[in-house]
Amino acid sequence: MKTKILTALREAGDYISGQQLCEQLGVSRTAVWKVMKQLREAGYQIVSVQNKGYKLVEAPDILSENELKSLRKTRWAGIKTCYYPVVDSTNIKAGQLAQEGYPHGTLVVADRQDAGRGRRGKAWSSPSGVNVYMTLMIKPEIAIGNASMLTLVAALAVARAIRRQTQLEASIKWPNDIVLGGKKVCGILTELNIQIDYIDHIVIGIGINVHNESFPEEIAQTATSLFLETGKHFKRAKVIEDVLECFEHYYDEYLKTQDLSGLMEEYNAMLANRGKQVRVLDPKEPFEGTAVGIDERGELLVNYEGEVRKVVSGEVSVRGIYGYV
Ligand code: BT5
Repeated sequence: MKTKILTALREAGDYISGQQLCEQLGVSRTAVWKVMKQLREAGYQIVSVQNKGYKLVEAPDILSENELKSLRKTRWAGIKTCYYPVVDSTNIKAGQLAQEGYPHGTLVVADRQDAGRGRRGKAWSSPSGVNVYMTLMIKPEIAIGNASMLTLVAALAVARAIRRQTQLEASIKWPNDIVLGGKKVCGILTELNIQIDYIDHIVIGIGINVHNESFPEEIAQTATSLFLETGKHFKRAKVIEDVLECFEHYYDEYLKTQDLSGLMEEYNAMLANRGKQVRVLDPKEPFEGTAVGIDERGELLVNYEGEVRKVVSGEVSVRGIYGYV
């Protein structure tokens, strides 16, 4: 009911009469009044004027399921939405829900993570009240070898959503970081659950720094937030919904070919590494070269003394971008 009333208030954009709400939702005036009271208690600014009805003036920056669903414009991403004030990691939680039979498109959102994680056992700083920690769980019918490209699909979606929110030129540090003002504002962690020869499910975890004013010492030089880059405040629920909407768009394109042939041009246009000196920390043979762009498999092409090498995995550090290396 709360979601329906919030959606109706948002769709109206102006005053909507109590009568109209009752008819539209098939509930009593008392029920509408009760929900309005609860919404106001949760921080929504709703004005009511006699003979005009109710109007939503301002929504708080909260991450409830009602708030998320009432902003939703997607077809399947977030079809089930599970919000938790605290989790260990939204990726772990989404994996558990997948095992319990939750469907393709389930979204997990948390306000805080106690064990937020990055790649290869690294930690993801996840304080409460300020950031986005979200995981989209999907059960795609794709070849196992094509799954790693989904990190790049998600990066494209986040960069696009951040551009939409901030009007700033968010860029991508291959393969999984989003960069604003030369610093990391978002990290993406894609994890696969594979049965012998097929993918059971994939969790795509996205952490976006939204309102942080400072960071722990070890990342203070390299991390930033939407607030630090713009001086503005954002609605985290809206950021999440924009990411989901953009993800659906790029995912459709990816599914047509199960690779990035339809997306590489756009990805390369947003690639922070492009034309930059990068050090490829390949355990077997580290080397330095100039990043050229990605190919349709999402591999980074690096020009090493005139020879173009394809970087599949391993870690690429970028000179200049983060002010380190
Ligand atoms: C990542 O790993 O960047 C992937 C981060 C994914 C986080 C999301 S949050 C929702 C979901 N649930 C999870 O448990 N994880 C996902 P990687 O490229 O390995 O970078 C990790 C490194 O980024 C750390 O070693 C730090 O140096 C740095 N770092 C940690 N927290 C950060 C933060 N909040 N902002 C910027 N940099 C950070």
